[in-house]
Amino acid sequence: MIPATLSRRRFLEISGTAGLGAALAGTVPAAMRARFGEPGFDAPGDEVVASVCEMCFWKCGIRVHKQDGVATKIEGNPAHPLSRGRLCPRGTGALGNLYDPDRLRVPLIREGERGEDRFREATWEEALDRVAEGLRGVIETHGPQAIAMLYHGAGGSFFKTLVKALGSANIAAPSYAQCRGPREAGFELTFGEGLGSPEPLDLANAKCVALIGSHLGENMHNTQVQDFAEGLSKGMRVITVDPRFSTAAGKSAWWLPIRPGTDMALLLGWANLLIQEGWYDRAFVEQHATGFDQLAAEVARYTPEAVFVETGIRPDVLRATARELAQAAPSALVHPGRHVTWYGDDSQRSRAIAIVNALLGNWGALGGFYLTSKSELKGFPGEPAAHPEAPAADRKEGQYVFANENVASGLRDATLTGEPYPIHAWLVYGSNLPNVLPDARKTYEAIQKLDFMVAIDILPAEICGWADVVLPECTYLERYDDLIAPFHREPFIALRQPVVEPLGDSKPGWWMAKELAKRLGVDAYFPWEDPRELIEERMRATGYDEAQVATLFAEGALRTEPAPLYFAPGEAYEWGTPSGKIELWSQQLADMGFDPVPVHRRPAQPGPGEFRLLFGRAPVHTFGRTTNNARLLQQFPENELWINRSVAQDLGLRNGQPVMVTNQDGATTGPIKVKATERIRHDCVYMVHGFGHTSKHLRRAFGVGANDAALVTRYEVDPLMGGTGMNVNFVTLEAVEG
Ligand SMILES: Nc1nc2c(c(=O)[nH]1)N[C@H]1C(S)=C(S)[C@@H](COP(=O)(O)OP(=O)(O)OC[C@H]3O[C@@H](n4cnc5c(=O)[nH]c(N)nc54)[C@H](O)[C@@H]3O)O[C@H]1N2
Ligand SMILES: Nc1nc2c(c(=O)[nH]1)N[C@H]1C(S)=C(S)[C@@H](COP(=O)(O)OP(=O)(O)OC[C@H]3O[C@@H](n4cnc5c(=O)[nH]c(N)nc54)[C@H](O)[C@@H]3O)O[C@H]1N2
Ligand code: SF4
Ligand SMILES: [Mo]
Repeated sequence: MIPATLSRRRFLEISGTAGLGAALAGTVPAAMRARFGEPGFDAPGDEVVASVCEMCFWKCGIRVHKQDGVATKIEGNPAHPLSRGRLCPRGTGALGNLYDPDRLRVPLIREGERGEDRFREATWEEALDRVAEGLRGVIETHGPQAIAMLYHGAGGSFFKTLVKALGSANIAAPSYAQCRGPREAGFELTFGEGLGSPEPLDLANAKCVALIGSHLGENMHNTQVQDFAEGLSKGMRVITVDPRFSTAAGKSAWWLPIRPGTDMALLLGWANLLIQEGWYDRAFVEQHATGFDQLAAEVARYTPEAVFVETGIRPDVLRATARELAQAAPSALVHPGRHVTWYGDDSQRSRAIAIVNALLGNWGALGGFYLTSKSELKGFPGEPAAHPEAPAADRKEGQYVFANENVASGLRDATLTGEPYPIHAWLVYGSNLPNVLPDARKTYEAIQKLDFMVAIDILPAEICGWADVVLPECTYLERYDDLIAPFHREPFIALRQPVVEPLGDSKPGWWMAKELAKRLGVDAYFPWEDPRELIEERMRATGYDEAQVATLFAEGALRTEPAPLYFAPGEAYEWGTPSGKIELWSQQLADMGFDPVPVHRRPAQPGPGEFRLLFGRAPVHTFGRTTNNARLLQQFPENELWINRSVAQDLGLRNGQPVMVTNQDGATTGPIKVKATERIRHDCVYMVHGFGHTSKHLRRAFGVGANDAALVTRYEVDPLMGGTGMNVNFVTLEAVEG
């Protein structure tokens, strides 16, 4: 393995260009396919290409082995700070996506009615002309702001340039309002900065961590799970707050099976105890925070007894866990979570998390939130600004004032209602919207109103069936994307580069965006022939020399000097809030008529015979994008419905019994097999997201398990930033024949 790596590196340094191996002409030889099954296979003469994983959005560094132009194995890149030589199962199992026989291979043009899923194959020339014509038509009739781009993933960057160049600011990813947006808002309001991705959590050095949901170990963000494991190996105490006994709960000192939707009461109860008992970090709070007295007064009513009534967590447990956090502080963390769009008061719950962390004095502390830095990187040449005259249509005036990214569900709603102004075309890149945005009925209705829709995907996902034109992208293992340089503890620049030739007639996104730009007269924004040229240009413009550029291409990542991770004792800090302090009480919120200190309001509870629907992740799958991957399906073939064992008994449901799941609005999914277990409360059920596909073109995934998204017809919108709380649906179960 090592000699092959060295020879590959040497080859790259000498030639300066990446030889990409023989073209893969559409299919994979059967002998090769058999070999993929063998883990640990390590052939002499392997060629190895360093790149970046995109099986999820963590973007670990990878080293991909190949032989005769066929990728044979993926492993973690030791030179990359996010993988440190290791990957999660999805990263290693990505060959199942690369060589998925169901992949889109040719452009498709709609033949039947929209949504009927009848298409004919087309040439790229015809398909791209068609897309350009569709977009041009909308621009001419309604103006460029009538185009919206909904996307997820690094590959969207070239299309963002295109859409901005056309003159639309309507670009949104569901990873904001359907995921981490409320957390960003809650932390910005409190600390004056959001957390971003990867989150700056010093889990490896923490002595005590509280997980509010955050099901680490099922949620497999690689570096974070590695850090969590390291912390555990050093004796870190974990307090898992989850209605379900998660994988993380199994590693914990405490499992607090909280009544769903009442975490706010628990957090404010902890804040109250920290203050009342004098357990908070007085020096830190005095130096850095404002509003302490108002906070103390507001949370005084969250006594352990009052919190018990809301959460079901016993007063002595609340006290003991607050004490554990305080004793470990500042090397103690309340994990901020990531997928926090639960109940609609999520920014305020995230603010409560931020406040407890502030009381623990853990910002800039070992085992708390470390301070990040970022490698400098000069931008795209001539990157267009978002159109100043036409603000995004994702909200009406005065709505979601604390959102600092666009709200994807808001763009859908604008399409549906024409307010604040109408949207007439969608460019959907890498986002299977019916299973991503809450209330798919609205998504379908919005699509039916469009003049034009194009979907760019690697798989025939449900969203493709609704498009006018489907453009088949090649996977991240077959293309360049833009450079990656996030804020992190070790700043770095990472490179995604192609490992093998695109399968079939699939093409990289950058090429599509550039071709469309030519057709739409904005190719001045793409002043480069291929992305390699762009990448080299950006590196040189930033000040890197040829040797460093060569290292980036050979090793996949280039580290730069980190800034200090922790505050020096008593170090002064200018927080990014209006007051320049950590805001325990928020004037901004008070001015807008919101609670300046978070307040717990109990969410509606399920009625008799009903269960709250909860959902989450499986370690080997990413949403619905891996549930057609043969390798990963082997490890986790279908989702199950977790239900409390004694409740199942009362309902006469046995383990493995298939059931249909129906929600309060009559939406149904299934059949899904019952997993009767003590490891979940009696008032909720749980399933892994990403199953129950309805696209018949996904031949392995079609009809397997149940689809949580089908049951999310109700949602609560966060008034601060437009996030869509989705844990508010109640379901009933009906046994069906096995
Ligand atoms: N393997 C894998 N890893 C992933 C992903 C993936 O698809 N696959 N996706 C990535 C992405 S984009 C994200 S955002 C993250 C999401 O991962 P997290 O941020 O960890 O998501 P959560 O929604 O917090 O996790 C769901 C857990 O919350 C619990 N829960 C539900 N309701 C409540 C409640 O009211 N109170 C409390 N205390 N707990 C509750 C559920 O029982 C479940 O255990 O995972 C990332 N990691
Ligand atoms: N009901 C419900 N809704 C949710 C969630 C949930 O757990 N339950 N989770 C929420 C969260 S945390 C998030 S972050 C979002 C995630 O939302 P998304 O990331 O948009 O979700 P996916 O369903 O994975 O859709 C991804 C689509 O991109 C395609 N794709 C994969 N790779 C590529 C590529 O390289 N290029 C292109 N062009 N396409 C590609 C896949 O085939 C798939 O169709 O969903 C949110 N919505
Ligand atoms: S966490 Fe796993 S799937 Fe996500 S980028 Fe890293 S290796 Fe890939
Ligand atoms: Mo997410």
